[in-house]
Amino acid sequence: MNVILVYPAIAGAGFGCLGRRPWSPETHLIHHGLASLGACLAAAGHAVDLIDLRALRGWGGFCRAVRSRDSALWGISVTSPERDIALRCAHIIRQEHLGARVVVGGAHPSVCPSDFTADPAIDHVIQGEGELALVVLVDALLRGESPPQVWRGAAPDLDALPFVARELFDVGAELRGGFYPTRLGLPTPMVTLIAGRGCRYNCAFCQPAERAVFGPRVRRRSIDHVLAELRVLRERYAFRSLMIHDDCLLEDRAWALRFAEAYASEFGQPWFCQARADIVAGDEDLIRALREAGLAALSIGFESGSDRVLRLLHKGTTVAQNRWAAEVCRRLGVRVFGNYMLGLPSETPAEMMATAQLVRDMEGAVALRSVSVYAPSPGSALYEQCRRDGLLLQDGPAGYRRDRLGGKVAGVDYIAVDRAMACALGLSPARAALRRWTAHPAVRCVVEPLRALGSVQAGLDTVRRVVYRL
Ligand code: B12
Ligand code: SF4
Repeated sequence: MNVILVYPAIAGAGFGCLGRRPWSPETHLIHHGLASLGACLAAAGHAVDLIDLRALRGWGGFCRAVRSRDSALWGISVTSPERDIALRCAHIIRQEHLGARVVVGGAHPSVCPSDFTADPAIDHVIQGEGELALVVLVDALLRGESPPQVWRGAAPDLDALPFVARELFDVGAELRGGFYPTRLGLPTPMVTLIAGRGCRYNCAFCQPAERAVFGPRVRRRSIDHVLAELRVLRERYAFRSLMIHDDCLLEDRAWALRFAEAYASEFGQPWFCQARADIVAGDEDLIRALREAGLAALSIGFESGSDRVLRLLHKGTTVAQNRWAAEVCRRLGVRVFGNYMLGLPSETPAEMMATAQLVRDMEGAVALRSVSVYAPSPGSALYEQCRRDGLLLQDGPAGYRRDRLGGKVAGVDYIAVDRAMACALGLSPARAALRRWTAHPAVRCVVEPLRALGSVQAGLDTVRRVVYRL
């Protein structure tokens, strides 16, 4: 069967953002979930194609892309902020190909299947991991059977999966890297990789939604399997840096050390992964060993400068660990991407300022920082608590993004959020508020073309200056 996958990741940067400025984490990277589904379908003998909305100019472009393809099955990947975009895609597909089936999967359908089951444009919802389930669905459709509307995909043996089909995406954009390599000083071409799935921690802004996708156990690929993929990537793309997306690569110390040793014996390219402050602060020897094996940077969720807020988040870390983790990285020469949140339910202005102060204090150790406004994510414990307490100000995609306009949680003092943001980033409060407002897609629609005009103007000015000098 011919299957078409859809990546609707335009909630943040909009249509046409693929590989373009202004760079954000969303503008360049491939989506490993879809690339893995594509590889499994291909391995089962099916033809696969992908529509990446980031590469299109608008909804007209999507309609044309849908019209020009023919398929009996269309699969859309959905995160919560993209729910309505995905539904719009499904309606267009339904309109253009009346008899085709539409299946959705990903983080949002895994926790909120009812957002899709009532919609006439959606035929199937697969919760959890989709590799095995999607192949079963295609086979059932080919046999003329009608599988259930909602079902949970079984977790695959990660070592038995084919390497992800990166070529479905514009790999060139990922190789050029954009946001991460530029901001963290990593060389390009850069590739991304997933070495495992699942997380054993219990952060209330994330769990149990993460487990709704990957199940209760952490599963990691064998080191041989990971290295075999890296050899292919070296051969194919001559990559010069590597980013590993796993939720917490370092939680299995023994695996991390064995990987580092094996990687260093064959690869010299610097690499980057996500970690937790308690692990980094508590195990300097581990970080040193990884540093010697090419670890160049760590993304760490410091989240808050208040111990009460860290407890509220069930983060399992302390402010002292945050500070020490940053210090360990500074001493070992590991660059840090620090992530912080403001605007949590019940957070006081003083606690927000404590986070701002933490950001300022860590300036010397943190190469890149992201201070976001907390947005309750469906399926997480904190979202459920906000929902039960009637605190959700926008229970929809606009409310689920961490960088969008408007208040998310009732009772949060957003003036204080702007003030703390300004202090953290060294901006005036007015600029901090403006930054938050200009993140709104409607505002971006106006601002981006003006910015583009600005760069055309700047380009013309440069040419003029050069000509005058000649
Ligand atoms: C890497 C990453 C990113 C990267 C790259 C995104 C990408 N292209 O993959 C960047 C930094 C760009 C990013 C951005 C954001 N991310 Co992000 N990201 C991740 C992370 C850490 C890994 C993703 C991954 O590769 N997982 C491994 C693959 C194999 O799993 P998967 O993609 O979920 O796919 C499997 C299943 O979900 C399912 N499936 C997926 N799609 C489909 C489709 C069909 C048809 C079927 C049948 C099955 C199916 O099958 C797949 C294979 O088993 C996850 C956390 C996590 N552990 O997954 C968060 C995560 C996906 N991100 C999240 C969020 C919120 C965001 C942002 C919206 C943040 C923001 N600014 O507010 C943005 C925008 C997201 C976007 N547009 O894609 C949330 C989503 C929560 C939710 N309820 O939707 C997650 C789960 C983190 C979290 N716990 O909060 N992210
Ligand atoms: S935020 Fe990260 S460490 Fe915490 S539970 Fe989620 S994936 Fe695990």
